[in-house]
Amino acid sequence: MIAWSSFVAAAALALLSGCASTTAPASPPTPAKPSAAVRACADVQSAFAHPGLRVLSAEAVAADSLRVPGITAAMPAHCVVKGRLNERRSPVDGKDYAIGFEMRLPLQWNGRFFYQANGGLDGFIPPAYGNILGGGPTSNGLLKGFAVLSSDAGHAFERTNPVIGAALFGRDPQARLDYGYNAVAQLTPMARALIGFFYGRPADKAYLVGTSNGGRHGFVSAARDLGAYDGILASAPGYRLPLAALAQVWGAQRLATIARTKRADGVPDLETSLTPAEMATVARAVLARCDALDGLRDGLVHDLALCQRAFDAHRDIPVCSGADAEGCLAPQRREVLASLIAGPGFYDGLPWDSGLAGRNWREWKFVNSIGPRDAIALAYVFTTPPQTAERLAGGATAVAEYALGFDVAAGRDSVQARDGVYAHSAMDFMTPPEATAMRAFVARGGRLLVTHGSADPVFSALDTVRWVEGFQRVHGARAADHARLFLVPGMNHSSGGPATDQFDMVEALVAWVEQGIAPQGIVAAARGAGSATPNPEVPADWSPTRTRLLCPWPSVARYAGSGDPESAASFRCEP
Ligand SMILES: [Ca+2]
Repeated sequence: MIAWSSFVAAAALALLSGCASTTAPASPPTPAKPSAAVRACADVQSAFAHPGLRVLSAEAVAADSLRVPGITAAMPAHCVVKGRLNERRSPVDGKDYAIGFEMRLPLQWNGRFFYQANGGLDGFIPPAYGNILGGGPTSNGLLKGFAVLSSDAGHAFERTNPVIGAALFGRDPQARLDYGYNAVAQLTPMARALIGFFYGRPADKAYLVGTSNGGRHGFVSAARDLGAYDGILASAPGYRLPLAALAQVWGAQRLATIARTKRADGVPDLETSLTPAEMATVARAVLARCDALDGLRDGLVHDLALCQRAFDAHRDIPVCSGADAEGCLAPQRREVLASLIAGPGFYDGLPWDSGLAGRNWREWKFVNSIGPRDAIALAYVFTTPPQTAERLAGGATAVAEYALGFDVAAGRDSVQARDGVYAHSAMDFMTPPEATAMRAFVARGGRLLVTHGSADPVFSALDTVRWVEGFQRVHGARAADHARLFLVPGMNHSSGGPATDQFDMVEALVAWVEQGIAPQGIVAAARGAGSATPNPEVPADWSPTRTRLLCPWPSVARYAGSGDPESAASFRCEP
């Protein structure tokens, strides 16, 4: 059970701190603790053992010798350990599998463990720098002193099949489970043991941080209470990922009906179904109806819920009288877009938001939906039984034709299906059981900080809103002490779009876990001209350094009526 006293303390702190609590802590809330006896890096390879582990290498990285793009400061001195866990040969596809990983262990350790949950179909090991998420992060976990782990979640991309190689692992039942949830379950005890070996004492606190499929890893870890994490930061949590993939294919089939041309290979070119100019017309219509609903015309829809009630596609999107023209949508295009936004029924629709003219929105809806992402995941990982490797071996054309010809109704059954080889359905291994309960995590006092771009084109922010409202129904008054959702207006999938998408929610999560300071509001910045990692979609009429307050759902950032409207300090989170 979470101690009642800690809930009261957090509430009291929140009241006491008042407006001051609407900014993220400026510095790490607790200082780095010196470790009594840090081992030599070479000792890891020679003397560290753990069941099922093969250490491949352990190499010292000198201070200031490693730089990460977009981050000014050089990485600190650390030991990078690479290894494989649970090496095995699949009895189903005859291929070799293991859970590959790397850990980066800084010599100046802050006493904390950071599981970097990765995205997409996993299958490779991004460097364990500890991505703190958002757009153009200015720091990372390693720089902050965390011991960071990154993994491939139990399978490697098959490079001999460049179009479908990311998903072929799904033909092996155990690799499906490792990808779904078991890599976290297997790696966490190993990582905790390695930390104990290297630093001579266990980690004080453990965090899991990820976006997209990494956010899903976070939700699944919380729901299954894998690894006993103290804090989880889940961004764009596609926690019903098989259904989101089905919704992508469903949407592609609708867009194909209004494609203006075909690609060279004869497949409808979805990029011509709705042009950038047409989507900009739609975004302008959304802003015309919804921008001022939050009290300030600033190019951002802070009151997303009110906007969904206020916006009417048929009334608000200008329709052309007949053929395509500027500043309007032909009737059929408007119909298809409205149905795409309304959604397929089995998965939440997408919100009307200014960010739906974003570049990443286009990429997911008009390119990825028939490319080697959702379609190959459905073919090999989410449907039971999976397709044969030969089925989509025809490359990009075969994948697109598979997506456009996919029987979505049958697919809904197939993501629930089990058979003699595949004892768990995709919904079993990919999605969090009893997602809105997370009872063991809550009982231990776990904190789940969730963020989602309002204009995420692939994982619906409305799905995440429905989740947090369900969590609030299950846990009542205690819900906000364990899970909070911060939407980012205008932001696309994980980052980008006309948005203030740069923030440090890891600091907010650590303050919540370790000091009981529940995040009341989180400051986010635009990456305008002059930023180390400029976002070209920041509108020209914004200050390039605009900041905004992100607010815990269902509260809304509202302009206080005075002060610089480009500064988060002039906003309050209000009902
Ligand atoms: Ca506004």
